[in-house]
Amino acid sequence: MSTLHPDLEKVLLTEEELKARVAQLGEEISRDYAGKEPVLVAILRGSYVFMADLSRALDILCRVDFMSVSSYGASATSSGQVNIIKDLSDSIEGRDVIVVEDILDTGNTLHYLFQILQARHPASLKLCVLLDKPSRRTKPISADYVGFTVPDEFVVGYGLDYNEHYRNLPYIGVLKREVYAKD
Ligand code: PRP
Ligand code: 7HP
Repeated sequence: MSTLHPDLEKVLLTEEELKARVAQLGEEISRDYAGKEPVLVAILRGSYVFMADLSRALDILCRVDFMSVSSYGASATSSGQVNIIKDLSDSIEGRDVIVVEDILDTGNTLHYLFQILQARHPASLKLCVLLDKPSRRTKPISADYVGFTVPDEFVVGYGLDYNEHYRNLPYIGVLKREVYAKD
């Protein structure tokens, strides 16, 4: 058990809880995609830790690919449009695609991204998120696989950041309000 980072209020999900749930998700996805060869598409940067662990929890053939997008939230534009910074390396036409994300919050990013990916005619398109914060949703999107449903608190660790920090914490914790209130 790691010691609590001083900027955090509490641990929300321990390393052990994360490991156990990712293993379960891996079993579920392996069962659902038995005999297929899905492409796991990780949306950088937040999903890099989850992707590494989830992909290793699968016991079926799979591919991995990566995409990076910039979200223009409500402060920049009301459209919730996202721009592609780094596109996929391979075509997804005719492939079974599973988008792997760290968190589904308002849904802006993934709602827009799904329109982009659907237009590329994958055989199927599903969403796997480690964390779901349904209380914040403004777009009609839900995940096919959810690791944990979390309350409306700002969480970091296991890939999730605040100002590019804390991604490397092995657990997920709630950031102290004073840390982001001063910015
Ligand atoms: C986070 C996360 C999702 C998005 C979720 O990405 O990885 O992509 O926010 O929020 P939404 O549902 O309200 O759109 P962020 O823009 O923080 O980039 P990062 O992955 O590089 O941390
Ligand atoms: C994005 C994001 N990044 C880190 N922690 C959270 O709670 C977040 N919600 N949306």
